[in-house]
Amino acid sequence: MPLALPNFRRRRVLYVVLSSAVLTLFWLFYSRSDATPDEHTDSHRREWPVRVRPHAKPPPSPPTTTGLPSSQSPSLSVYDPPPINAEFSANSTGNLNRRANATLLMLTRNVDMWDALTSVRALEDRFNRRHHYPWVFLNDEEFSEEFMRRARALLPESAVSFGLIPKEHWNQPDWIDVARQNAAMKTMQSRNVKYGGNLAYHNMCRFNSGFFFRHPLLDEYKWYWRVEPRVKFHCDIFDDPFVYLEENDKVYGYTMSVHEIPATIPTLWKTVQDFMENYPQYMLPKEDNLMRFISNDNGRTYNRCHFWSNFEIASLDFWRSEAYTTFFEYLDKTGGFYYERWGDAPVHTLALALFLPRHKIHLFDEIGYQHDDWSHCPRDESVWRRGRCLCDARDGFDYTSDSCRRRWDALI
Ligand SMILES: Nc1nc2c(ncn2[C@@H]2O[C@H](COP(=O)(O)OP(=O)(O)OP(=O)(O)O)[C@@H](O)[C@H]2O)c(=O)[nH]1
Ligand SMILES: [Mg+2]
Repeated sequence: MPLALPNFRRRRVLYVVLSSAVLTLFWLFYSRSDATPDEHTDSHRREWPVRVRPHAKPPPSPPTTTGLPSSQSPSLSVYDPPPINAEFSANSTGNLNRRANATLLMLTRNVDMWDALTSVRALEDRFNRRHHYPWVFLNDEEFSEEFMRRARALLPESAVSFGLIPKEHWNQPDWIDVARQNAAMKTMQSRNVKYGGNLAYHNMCRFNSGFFFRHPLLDEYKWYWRVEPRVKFHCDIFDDPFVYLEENDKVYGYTMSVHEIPATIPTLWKTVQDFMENYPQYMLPKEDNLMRFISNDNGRTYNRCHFWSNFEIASLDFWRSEAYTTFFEYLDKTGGFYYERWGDAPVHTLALALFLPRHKIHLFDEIGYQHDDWSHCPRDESVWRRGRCLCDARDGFDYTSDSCRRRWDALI
């Protein structure tokens, strides 16, 4: 039926239709220029990555240690957090151009590939994406093609090397009495001594005590950071621990200290006492060294405290020194790595404690770290905030009865 409206009503309808058309055109025009292409192809199915429209204005630069915006400060990047009055942080220059001659080092097996890569990813994200320190991976068998491919893919901007450990650095030496070793391992196993019956573990402890620093891939470096598969780094590490150790004339850095399992080291302290008697030239006087950390009775007995060596940032030159290599060889000749189950952590710690003064060793309190269920988390709220940590110090290991942290604190 044709419209039969009076003139004034027809004009009103026309006016309403025209203004709706104009409004619709406006809406179409603006919504088109505002949306991402994805939103138009299908508003329900978004592609990954979702494209984000840039800010109209860049966000303000974060404060930097120089007080300059990061764009004007050549040594600082946008990753830098506000400064904090902590020892490690305050002494560090925060200068990303300053590098140490250092490597990140992991001993691992092919079967632990995913755990190994998890640790690599974690340390890259929290630290090394700003520094690109090279990685060295060591193994007692050839690395699989898949391990190398996936590690390289995770580390496109870092130099990565894969090393095979020479057999003579890994297997027990031929003067070890294999019958005695097997009997000892069997006894340890029957007594539930952790890893006591596992030959590879004995080899690993000996390798980490006396050989890792002799691997040719480490020849060019002065510093290393030992990283194990399946560990966590809870906080951003803005300052460079290698540079910190170097600039402050330190030798060794750690995060957690632990009591060793007594059944793994029945004769270790006696052997070390014999060494001290035979080689007094390498010892620091008791007043200057860390005897108070490793003994509660002025050296009569070992209290089993050791720096937990799954995390170590340290000087390779210390292990290469005549004092340490003589110490290791003296211990090794007793066969204690096989007839008992001496760990590299107490071996390292005893040497450090006897040869060095307290100020050469640094507790990296700012570095939140976890190995197995044992965690170190910074307790200082400002350190925790600065590191954007993901840990709760109340769940930490430091002040539990297994830890030696209180003893360390008492030395300061
Ligand atoms: N290539 C190789 N690496 C090993 C072997 N056994 C241990 N490792 C490495 O040596 C380091 C210590 O071994 P772990 O098995 O973690 O020993 P642990 O830390 O004392 O004990 P967990 O509490 O089980 O972690 C890690 O970096 C391991 O990847 C082995 O047989 N071959
Ligand atoms: Mg481990």
